Amino acid sequence: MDFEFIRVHTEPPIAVVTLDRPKVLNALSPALVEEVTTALGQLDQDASIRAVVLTGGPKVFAAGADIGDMAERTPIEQLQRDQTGRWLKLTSFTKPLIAAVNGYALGGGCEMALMCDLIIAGDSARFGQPEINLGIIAGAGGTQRWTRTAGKYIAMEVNLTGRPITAWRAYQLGLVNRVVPAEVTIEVAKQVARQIATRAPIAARLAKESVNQALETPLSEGLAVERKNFYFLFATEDQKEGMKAFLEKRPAEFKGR
Ligand code: DAK
Repeated sequence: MDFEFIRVHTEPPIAVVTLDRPKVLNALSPALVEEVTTALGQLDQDASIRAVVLTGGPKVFAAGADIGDMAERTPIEQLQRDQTGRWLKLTSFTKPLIAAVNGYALGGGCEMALMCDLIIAGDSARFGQPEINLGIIAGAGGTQRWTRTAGKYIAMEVNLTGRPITAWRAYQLGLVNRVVPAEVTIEVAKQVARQIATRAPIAARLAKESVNQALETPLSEGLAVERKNFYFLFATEDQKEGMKAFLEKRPAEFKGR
């Protein structure tokens, strides 16, 4: 399928989805977000793809939702156009999704990065929730995901001051996995994706689901989900192959079955 605001490049077993509205710093219009979710839906169904990198390219990740599109909206329009539904689809992608962030990841751009499973940040990256400067607050998880990841006081700071933090500060706070020179951010994210792509796909899917469950439930329920997923994996060919390969001292060949 042809896209207008993003580029999708598949190089099995990985794919790279690039936000591509550089003139407005990849401002996330509804059409752009729709394209991202459509592309992810297609990649989720593509058995040759086992991990995906989401990036804004070498200079900017995304400077947030499109302010021009939002400026004159009424609350009822906001409610009825199902913006939330569109954004939520990002979190139903079942394969590992790695954000490669250079430059600004602000507002919805930051929230989109925080919806990914890992974040590789270039040293130019800046993460923030500047919505307060526009007279609004974050609407796609910025008050919640910062709090759960970095804690209340940091969440308050970024949401109340609107000032972005640097890649290294984000690293100290556990918000990003690695900080690398900006020129290699996408390549490093692709390497991580390729590494994950060699692992058992169904186990990766259930590991992702189980970790995400930790943010949704009390510990006992999260542990129960983990345990059931653990037992379930013994029904897969990949579990038999993984353990046999270990005992035979050879690399496993996982098929996603
Ligand atoms: N929207 C539209 N256009 C934008 C934009 C944005 N968010 N960010 C930048 N642009 C445009 C600028 O207007 C400018 O266009 P021209 O003037 O050239 O036509 C061009 O991109 C270059 O920007 P600047 O000239 O401003 O570039 P600078 O390097 O000087 O500054 C900046 C970069 C990132 C500091 C600055 O552009 C900036 O402050 N941008 C706005 C950042 C921001 O406030 N972001 C938060 C937006 S609110 C929800 C889902 C999501 C959301 C809410 C609800 N639901 C599911 C309910 C999300 C909300 C938001 O993200």
